[in-house]
Amino acid sequence: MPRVFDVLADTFAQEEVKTCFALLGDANMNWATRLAERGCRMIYVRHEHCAVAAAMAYARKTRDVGVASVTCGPGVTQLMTALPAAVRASLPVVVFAGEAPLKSPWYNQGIDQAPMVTATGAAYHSLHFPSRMPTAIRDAFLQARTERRPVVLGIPFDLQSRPWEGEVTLATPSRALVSPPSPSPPAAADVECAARLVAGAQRVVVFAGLGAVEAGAGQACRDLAVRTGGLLTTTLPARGLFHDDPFCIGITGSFSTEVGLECLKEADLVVAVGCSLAFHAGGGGQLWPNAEVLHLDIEPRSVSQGQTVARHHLRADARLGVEALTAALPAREQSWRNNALAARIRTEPPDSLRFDVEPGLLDPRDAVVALEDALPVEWELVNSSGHCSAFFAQMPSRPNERFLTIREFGAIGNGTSFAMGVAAARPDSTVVLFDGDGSLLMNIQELETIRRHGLNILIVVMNDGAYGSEVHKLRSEGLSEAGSVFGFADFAGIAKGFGLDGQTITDAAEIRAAVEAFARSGGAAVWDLRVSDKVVSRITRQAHPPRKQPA
Ligand SMILES: Cc1ncc(C[n+]2csc(CCOP(=O)(O)OP(=O)(O)O)c2C)c(N)n1
Ligand SMILES: [Mg+2]
Repeated sequence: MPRVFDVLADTFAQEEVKTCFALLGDANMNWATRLAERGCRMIYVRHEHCAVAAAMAYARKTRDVGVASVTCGPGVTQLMTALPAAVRASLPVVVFAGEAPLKSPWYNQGIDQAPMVTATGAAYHSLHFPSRMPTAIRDAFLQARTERRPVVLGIPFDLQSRPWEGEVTLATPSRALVSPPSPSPPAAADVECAARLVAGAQRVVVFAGLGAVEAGAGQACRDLAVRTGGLLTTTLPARGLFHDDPFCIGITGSFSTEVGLECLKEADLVVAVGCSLAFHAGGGGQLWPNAEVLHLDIEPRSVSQGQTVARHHLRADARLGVEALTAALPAREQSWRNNALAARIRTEPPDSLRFDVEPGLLDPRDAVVALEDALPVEWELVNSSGHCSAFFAQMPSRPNERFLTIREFGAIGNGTSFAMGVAAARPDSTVVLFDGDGSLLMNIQELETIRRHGLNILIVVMNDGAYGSEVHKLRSEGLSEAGSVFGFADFAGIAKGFGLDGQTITDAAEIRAAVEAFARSGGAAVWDLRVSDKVVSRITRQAHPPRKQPA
């Protein structure tokens, strides 16, 4: 006779869950073991946060639901950073969590899980009636897919262990119930209005976000930019959508390049396609003081994240909307495009300010140039957080389909998890994680998971021996940096302790040979790039200007 956990595992198998990131305890281990027996690849991580964070990256890369599992009580409380991050990034994730046994008057791991989970913006469902559980689980997958947010299922583990009573009938799986929505075309009158606006503009920038990526609007955006004689740019998550276009000015937002900023200042119209015009993307117009904004989106906005962002709107699927707009435009004579501008975009560094770097340490920007040159273009890149992410983001030749960053909640410590999620989603690929030393140390235990599961991940850590973000801000305030400077951790030694390869790199010229060696060996490795903390990113200098020395 099956037990309840058997049927729950059957339900997940019927949802075609191929990969689950889990950390076991009393309240999920029977279920997880059964799920593994049904052919699901289990990736057993070493911290629950990493289970959900890896499932987030997996969801983004596969465009499917990511699945994670944790035990009750302390298993669930560990999720308080990953869940809001998944909510803000609109990622569909289902978490199988246990709950304390119902039969016990007291249980040491008992805690009221629902309010914690719902406070993050995720949904929480307590399942306390076995015969309804299969349908409730299916509904959780449906909810994750349609609302694009995490859903946590809390199931008391004494109920899971009971014998299943009666027939086993599984619900129709969620996949069969969600018909992919047809892309919405724009209304003709709206296209006419938007086309008048675009036709009257002299300097147009087409600014694409992940919505444009998902809608397959890349080519349509390129065509619109050609038709208007304008330029292309993307948000940070969508970077690389126009990687091979000579008139793409790179990322717009905190990580804009010098040439990009100059162009944005000259723009008189920004056509923002499939993006949320978020604060960090300059959505409020800080970067384009002279431009009107036309927001083309399935949900065009006037106000986003507390800022007024757009006065003109075109409601449509990104591809259909941009195609209709381009078709409605008259041919034009003048263009912003010319060879000199293309040459500047191609050759000028993102940030030209020079710093005195100590001997034996790297300028992080030189390291990024060397990595950009040497890393094979088919390798998957994962960007993490911290001050160093401003440098790592500058790899203009890399296509968006081989890039991932998720940072809507601004948390450090996710790099190893995101890299594992990508490695699981693209098992035949090599994954390169770019992380900071502080962020990597926050979940360093996952090196063990990476080794045990044989994941093909190269971790490139920009080691400034510090929480760089904090150092530069504290220096700008004239305060002691003691709480943010730690000295160089020996990541090569740490990697070796976990059974991985490790290498310390202090000269950018070593990077090419190291990449070639890693391409031959495969496996997992950590490269410790020793960088100077003297080099301050452009956005940090701007937001936290160097303190004036008293005369
Ligand atoms: C979970 C979490 N804790 C603390 C912070 C604050 N914080 C932002 S960046 C940062 C330093 C990151 O250091 P590192 O990974 O070495 O990158 P660096 O800034 O030095 O390049 C910290 C502590 C945060 N964003 N998230
Ligand atoms: Mg650091």
